[in-house]
Amino acid sequence: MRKYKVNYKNNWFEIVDFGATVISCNIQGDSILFLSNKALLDESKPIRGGIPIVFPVFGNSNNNKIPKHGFARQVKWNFVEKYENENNSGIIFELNSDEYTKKIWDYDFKLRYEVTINENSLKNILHVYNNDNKIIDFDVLFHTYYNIHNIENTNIHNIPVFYYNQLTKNISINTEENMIINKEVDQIYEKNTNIINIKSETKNYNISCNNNKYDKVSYVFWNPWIYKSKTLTDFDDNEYKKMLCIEPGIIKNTSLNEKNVSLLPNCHFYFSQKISK
Ligand code: TA6
Repeated sequence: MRKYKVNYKNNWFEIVDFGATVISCNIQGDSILFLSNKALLDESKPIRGGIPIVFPVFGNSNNNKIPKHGFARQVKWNFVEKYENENNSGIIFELNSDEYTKKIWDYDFKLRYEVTINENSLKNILHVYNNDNKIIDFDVLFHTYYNIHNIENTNIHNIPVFYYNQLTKNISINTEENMIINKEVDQIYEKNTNIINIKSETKNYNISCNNNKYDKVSYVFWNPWIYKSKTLTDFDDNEYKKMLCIEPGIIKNTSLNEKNVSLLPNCHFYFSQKISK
């Protein structure tokens, strides 16, 4: 795989063409994204860390033809351009439907992915173009892995009350105003206020997202904790203490009454994520 580094003053991020995955990011001297020591960077599987792109399905597809969390995170994207401006620097990749994608997901589409960095933030924006003559339904999500100094001292603010628990397959209630991670977590929240804040002794990030179609978005929170970590071959047993996934997206979840994106022929949809310090 080919790696690109994009600099803006002293800030930078690295991205590889495999999955167009951002694998590291440094803003104001702080390493924001978690990348497992055991992450495989040989194209044999999606990268365990950074910002894998989930598209066109979150989880498993109905017919199991599409790989888990979609193919976008495990195919090579085309590099388009890299630029440096006065106010930001960025890079653009594209992915077009081809013989492989059409075999497992029979649509004509184009994805354009732009990642930019400036003084205090990293922004990713994924554009989806429906080039087919039928409606395309899809999930889209950024499976962002954050570097957390110590998960036990981490607080997440602005969390809604109800969530779908992927572990018990039930709707559950969050009684705390802020979320503290002290066990395995795999939860889906639906939010219309987009800002989430993660605070710990040493970290303080604001996460927000945007799109051109829907008021509500989903946020998935994931930490594999002790037992699940041991089952992941590309993740160190103790790394759960230093990471947390916060994954904004538009995904189908019938329990929460969430629908995924439905895009008419010749139409365009975008979804963006901004991580600021
Ligand atoms: O986003 C949460 C989740 O779907 C979890 O259920 C967990 O399995 C995680 O993603 C990682 O999935 P992966 O296929 O990358 O191992």
